[in-house]
Amino acid sequence: MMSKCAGQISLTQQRLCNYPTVCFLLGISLAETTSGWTYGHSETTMNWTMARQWCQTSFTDMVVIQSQEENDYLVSQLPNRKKSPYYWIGITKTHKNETWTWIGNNSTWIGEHSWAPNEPNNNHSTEFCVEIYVNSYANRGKWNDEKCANSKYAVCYHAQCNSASCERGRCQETINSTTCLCEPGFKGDRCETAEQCPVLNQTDFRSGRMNCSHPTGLHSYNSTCEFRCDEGYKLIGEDQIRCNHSGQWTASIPVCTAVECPPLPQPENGYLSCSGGNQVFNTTCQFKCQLGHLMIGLSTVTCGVSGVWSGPRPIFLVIFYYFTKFFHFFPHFIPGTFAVRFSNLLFIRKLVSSLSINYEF
Ligand SMILES: [Ca+2]
Repeated sequence: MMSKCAGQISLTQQRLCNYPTVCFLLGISLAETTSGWTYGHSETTMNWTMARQWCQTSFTDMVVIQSQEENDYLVSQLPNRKKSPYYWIGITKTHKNETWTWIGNNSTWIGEHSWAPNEPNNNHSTEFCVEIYVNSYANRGKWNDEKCANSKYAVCYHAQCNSASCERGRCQETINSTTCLCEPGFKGDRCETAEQCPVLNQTDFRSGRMNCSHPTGLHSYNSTCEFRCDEGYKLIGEDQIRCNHSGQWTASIPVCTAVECPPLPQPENGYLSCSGGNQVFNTTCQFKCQLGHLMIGLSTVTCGVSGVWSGPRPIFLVIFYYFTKFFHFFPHFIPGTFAVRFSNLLFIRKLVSSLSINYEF
C-alpha cells in the first residue's frame, strides 16, 4: 500500500525522504519501494510542464512506463481519487501529427491497449499530454490525451540506476530490479565480462610469430592478433584477426608455408642433386657433368627467400665424346693423360668464348 512520508515508512522510503522540507511542504507521497522503480506523486495538481519540473526536483523525472505490467503495477501503488483521479505521465508530443514519445526516450512501449475507449481523440486539437486514470471504474489504469495546460497530479519515479550500475551497458529500471542492457561484446549482471574467444597459442602458429593485444581481457572481445612468418615463409590467410562481439575470431589462424623456387628439372647431359625433397627456401642444388661434357655456369644454386634461385642453371656441352672416351678406357695409350685433358679444356674454353651461347632459366 502507498504510505505517506509523514506516516510509517520503510527504510528505503526513509532514504528517499531525506529531504523533509520537500516531503512536508510539497506533500510528497511515496509508492511502495522496491530495489528498482520507486514511484512518488504530488498531493497538489499542476499543469504538465510544472508537474515534470516538480518530478525532476523531488525525484528523478516524470514516470516512464515500459510495459503493461509496469502500468498495472504503478496504478496499484497510487491512491484512488474520486473527485479528480488524473495523474500526468511522461509521454507527450508537440504536434498533432507527431507520434507519442516518452520523455528521455527511455521507453519504446507504444501502449496500444492502454488508451481509454475512443482515446486519444485530440478533442481540443491541442491534447498533446497524457493522463492516467486512477479510480475504481472501468477505465482504471487507462490513458487519455489532454491539454497540457490542465492541472493534474504529478506521478514521478526515482531512479535506482546510477553510473556504477553497469560497467559496459545501459541500466534499465524495471519493477523490483534494475537490468543492465550490455553493449555488444559484454555480458554478466553488470556487463562486467567481455565475451571470450577460443585461446590462441603460439604453438598453433608454426614458422612465425604471433603478437596479440587484449584491451578487455585475454583472448576476449576486441583482442587482436597479428601474424608474421619467419624468413623464407609466406602467410596463407589473414595477417590480423579480431575477437568479435559474439566471441568468435574474425578468421581462422593463418598458416606459414615455406617459399618454393621453380622446380629444377634434371639437366640434359648432367646430373642434379638437391639437399631437400622439395625445392624450398634454403635448398641447395648441385649440378655435375656427365662424362665428356663441359658445364658452363654455376655448379651450385640456392633457393632464395623470395623464391628465386641464386643463379641460372648451367648448360652442358658435348666435348670430344669419343676422344675422351678413348682416353677413359685407354689412359695409358698416350702418355701424359692430365696434360692431354688440360689441353682439351683450354681448347673448349676458346671454342665457347667464340660462340654466342643462349640459355634460359
Ligand atoms: Ca482526449
